[in-house]
Amino acid sequence: MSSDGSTPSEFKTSAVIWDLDGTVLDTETLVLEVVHHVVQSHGKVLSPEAATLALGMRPIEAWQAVASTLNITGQSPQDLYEQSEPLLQDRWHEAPLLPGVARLVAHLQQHGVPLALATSTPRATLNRKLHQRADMQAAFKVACCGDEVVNGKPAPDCFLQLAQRLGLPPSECLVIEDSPAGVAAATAAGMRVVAVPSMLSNGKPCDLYDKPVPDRCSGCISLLPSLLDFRPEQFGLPAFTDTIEGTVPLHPPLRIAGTVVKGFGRGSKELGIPTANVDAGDLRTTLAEAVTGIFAGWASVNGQVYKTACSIGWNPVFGNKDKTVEPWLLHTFDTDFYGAEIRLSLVAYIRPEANFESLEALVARIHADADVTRQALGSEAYVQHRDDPFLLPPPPQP
Ligand code: ADP
Ligand code: RBF
Ligand code: MG
Repeated sequence: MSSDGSTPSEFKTSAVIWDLDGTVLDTETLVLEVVHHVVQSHGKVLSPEAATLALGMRPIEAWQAVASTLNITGQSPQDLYEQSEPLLQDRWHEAPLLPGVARLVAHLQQHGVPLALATSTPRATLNRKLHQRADMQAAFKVACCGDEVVNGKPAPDCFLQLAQRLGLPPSECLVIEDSPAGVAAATAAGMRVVAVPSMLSNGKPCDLYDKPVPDRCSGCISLLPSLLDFRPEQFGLPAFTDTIEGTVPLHPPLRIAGTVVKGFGRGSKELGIPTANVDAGDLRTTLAEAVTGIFAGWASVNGQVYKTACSIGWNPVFGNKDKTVEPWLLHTFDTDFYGAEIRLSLVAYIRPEANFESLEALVARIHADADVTRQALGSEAYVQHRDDPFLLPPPPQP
């Protein structure tokens, strides 16, 4: 073990193979929007249960499950699929990159590490998904698509084909995957896998993932909350050199806007730390399910901009049922501001959400996060985002 508790890699990583949907791209938010639209056109509302079904299966089976859960009648799963598919095809290019992807891709490219994509997406859809992303097209010139192999994941075909095309033994290929089927496929190909689950249940990866074993020569060696926690040196790759005061810069910043609503009433009371909870309804279509962690950035309320240390996630200490966005504004206010609009431009990643043995330990850690925030936001790279026009948009013209 090294001093930071990680195991330095004894394995050689000569190439990194990435899954696309849920690993490189946040396609889930887009799929949910389209499903929501189609469901609404049949007079129904997409419940959270139906939303989970919509994401967990292949399209026709997903529509079957959604239709039966929401009692949509007079439409076959095929009909619903035919209504949703053109909407998706028109919008795939809107799917955003997941946090940490752009940074890791650029870093590996700079160090000459070959990259490849192993995706179940057909080639034509891949082209649409990356249509407006010249950087990703350049990074992933080598790709194996769903319609280019006989057997899809969890079969190893796509990974084996890529190893051959890269001219490398599978043992030297590191795979980044979000889904259990993808992890199984890469494992069957004899590759080491870093799993970054995108489908969470109450903040925890579903129990379909193997427990990671860091020093095994194939299979899941690491399970990460997000790619912002990926430390290349743990996998035999060059370390990042871009951290600022121990934080990871976010390009672009994570921008979130919404109404301040009542939370659990325990921030000030139990912890002595007020957090302005952002309305979940405002977040649903703007914030990927997979985005969690503790961030530093700028917040605006009532025309003023403040430093903020912000938690995004399920608060493992309390085991919340729903994900919350909770900025602690590093300023003393005379009154509360429920109902106000709050706008966040989060510029730095501090750490993943964690569980703590006591409330005191949680409180101490949150104060340490605030210290990191005050310190880091003083640096030039972060100060400039104080003027992010997103924070103080011009008032609408009459
Ligand atoms: P709740 O559980 O309703 O979020 P909290 O105890 O966390 O209650 O208090 C949060 C509320 O306190 C915010 O919604 C806001 O109106 C007010 N508030 C006062 N000072 C701050 C601050 N420095 N940062 C965030 N919210 C604050
Ligand atoms: N909750 C957790 O369960 N684990 C954490 O690691 C955690 N970190 C936080 C860091 C910051 C900067 C803030 C403001 C909050 C954090 N919280 C965390 C959330 C805290 O539990 C929550 O704000 C209170 O429970 C009030 O709802
Ligand atoms: Mg709160």
